[in-house]
Amino acid sequence: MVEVYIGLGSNLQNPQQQLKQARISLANHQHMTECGFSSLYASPPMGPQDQPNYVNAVMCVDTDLSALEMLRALQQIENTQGRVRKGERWGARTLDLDLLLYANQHIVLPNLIVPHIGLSERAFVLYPLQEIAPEDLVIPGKGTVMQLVSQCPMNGLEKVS
Ligand code: ROI
Repeated sequence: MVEVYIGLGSNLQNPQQQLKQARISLANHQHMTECGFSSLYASPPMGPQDQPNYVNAVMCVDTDLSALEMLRALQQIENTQGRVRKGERWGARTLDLDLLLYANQHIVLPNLIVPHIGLSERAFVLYPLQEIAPEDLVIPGKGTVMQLVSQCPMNGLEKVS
């Protein structure tokens, strides 16, 4: 079994509900066991500004899936929840599930990079991650979550009540 952290994000079609549904799908997956779920956070979009604010969260699961199997499982849940991949980079989406961390592994494949690109600079990933991660959790090649959070401005990030 390995411990995996997943970033959840949505800015379309009731984002809070999208994240809650994704959590249920992940927790009920045959090969995953939930071991943590952060608060929900709202934040202005990073990237193109002509899109709604995002709701983000981070979830921890134990799994016996390989990293690539995990990626496929996440994509399947995104698709189930109506994700449509348009040509536009960094556009609005009903559900984004990112494989942030796969144990302490550093993975570089054509379609998967772990730790997730941007993880170490993005407030909407680091703050929820810090809520559920052990204090000494290391992002391979980057430092501890605590160190990274202390260097990361909140950039308008707010906990959703
Ligand atoms: N911006 C925020 N605030 N939250 C996200 O989850 C998010 N996801 C993205 C881009 C478009 C980069 N911007 C985001 O994919």
